[in-house]
Amino acid sequence: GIAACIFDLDGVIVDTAVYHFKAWKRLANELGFNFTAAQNEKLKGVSRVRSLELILEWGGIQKSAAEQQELATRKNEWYVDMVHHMTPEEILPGAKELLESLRAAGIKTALGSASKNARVILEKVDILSLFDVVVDGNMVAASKPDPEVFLKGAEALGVAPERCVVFEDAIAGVEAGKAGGMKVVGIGEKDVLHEADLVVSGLHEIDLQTLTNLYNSK
Ligand code: G16
Ligand code: MG
Repeated sequence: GIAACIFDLDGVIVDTAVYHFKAWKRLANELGFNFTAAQNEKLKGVSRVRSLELILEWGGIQKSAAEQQELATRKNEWYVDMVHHMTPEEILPGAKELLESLRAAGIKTALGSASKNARVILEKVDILSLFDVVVDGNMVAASKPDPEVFLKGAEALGVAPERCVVFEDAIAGVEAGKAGGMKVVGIGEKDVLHEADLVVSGLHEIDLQTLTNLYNSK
């Protein structure tokens, strides 16, 4: 059966996208252009450096590599300030319950996030101890849809990819899980995450039986 579950962070365990949005919007406004919620959607699961490149492109602005570095750092400082005020109430419905039932069932758990701030976020919402392994943006070279982040998670857990289930809200993340040879549960909408093996609206819809059925399918 299933030996491990690997979770994306933003959009699966917590909704940090709202804080990314506020920080990127502030940066865009300081640079003299607007940044919309629709644009923020496109940055889900995308690395900080790549996100800035896209935002500058959308704003029609060019910056040197050194300036980009400074802008990314400035945005991250605002973001980290907000993240430091996060509380356990911000854990998305069903996430903690699922992690606890997985542990009770002897199924291993990992985080697989593009964020370099993943660990501090898990600490702030007091859920870090429910993950056996944390793979974050500091540990991977290739961004999703490359499967590296999830394969590193499986490897660190000592579990074959075929026996892992990935939970992801971003298209690139779903693709990464499939590219890694894992079962993928999409969190969001079916017509958006069509590559996923199963799509649900949140982790509250997942129990051990759902996972067993998923593993035995196809
Ligand atoms: C998250 C967010 C992205 C963010 C990325 C990097 O990915 O969805 O919007 O740009 O992390 O975050 P940071 O600037 O903290 O390194 P994930 O993989 O957790 O969904
Ligand atoms: Mg995500």
